[in-house]
Amino acid sequence: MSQFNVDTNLITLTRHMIHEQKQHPNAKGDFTLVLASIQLGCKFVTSLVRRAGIAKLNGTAGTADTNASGETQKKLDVLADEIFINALASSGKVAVMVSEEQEKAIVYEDGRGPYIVVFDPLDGSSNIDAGVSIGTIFGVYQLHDGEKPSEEAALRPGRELVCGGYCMYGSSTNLVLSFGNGVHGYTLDPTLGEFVLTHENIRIPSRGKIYSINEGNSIYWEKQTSQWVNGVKNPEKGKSPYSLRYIGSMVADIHRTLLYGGVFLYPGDSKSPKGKLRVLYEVFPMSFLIEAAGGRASNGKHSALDIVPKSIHERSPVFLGSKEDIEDIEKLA
Ligand code: P6P
Repeated sequence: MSQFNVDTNLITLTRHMIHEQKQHPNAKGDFTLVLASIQLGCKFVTSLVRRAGIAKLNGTAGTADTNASGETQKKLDVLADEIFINALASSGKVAVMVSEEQEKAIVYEDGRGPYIVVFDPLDGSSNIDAGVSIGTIFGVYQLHDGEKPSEEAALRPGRELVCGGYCMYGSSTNLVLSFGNGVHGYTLDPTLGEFVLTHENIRIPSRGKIYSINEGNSIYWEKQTSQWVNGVKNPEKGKSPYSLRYIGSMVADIHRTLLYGGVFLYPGDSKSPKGKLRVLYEVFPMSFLIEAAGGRASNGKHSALDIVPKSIHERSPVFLGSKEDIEDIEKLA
């Protein structure tokens, strides 16, 4: 009901979660606690990102440290990592955490659980100082009954995720997530401190008009990538070329792909045969979302969700987006 143009019946993420939970009779509410801690992390990081320039939180952490992927840590990388580790630990329901910023998995053997959370606390952080949208990417698995928490327990195919999502710190703060059957977007209302449902049941167009790739790597591309990109840049007579949009921050490029359609590509090439993006906490959550929205996620040959990672920081080539475009790419393998 809304009088005087005020919606007094807001659907917040928590309320939507409780509604969704009623659809799963065996859901015990444990996950609601995990999601509440993820929301807290996203709100906390939002406040830091918004104040970064003023609070002198831009720039590198200043230590010689690099993360597990050998990338120089920014101050906000370190803070975001601590924020999410503390928030998830406080839920009491997370037995294993895998973070891009932590070389090894964080494993609790005090009986807590049953969830495993894989996350990139602040993806795209090289863009922070330029004010470009950055984000947190997360995926949640559930330990099998009786399974002992361990780093190996996180080495699961993406298809086994129970939840995948991201929070984009852009002109507004958008949290997009899925439990596998539908993708919903929530926008942070800073006056309420609540994520409010704003994009219900996001569906990605079956074919797009945008391709998103770092063309600076084109001299290293394999034939499959070169052929497809050249095909959309120089289409057959009567068809329009695709537009190139590349922000260089995966969360922002995927958010646009979800809403507008098209293809995001980070392929393997002669310089980096496995590509750059990490399977557990970048490729899987984004693939989970894209396929739940009716798109397709591929490693160039088969669904990216069927990859079985052998290590927690493993990388994979990835092609994500409109189903028909991705199928065209796979035909060129
Ligand atoms: P490149 C950001 O550093 C990131 O991990 C992703 O967010 C982004 O998609 C990719 O790397 C950009 O990589 O090599 O094009 O700068």
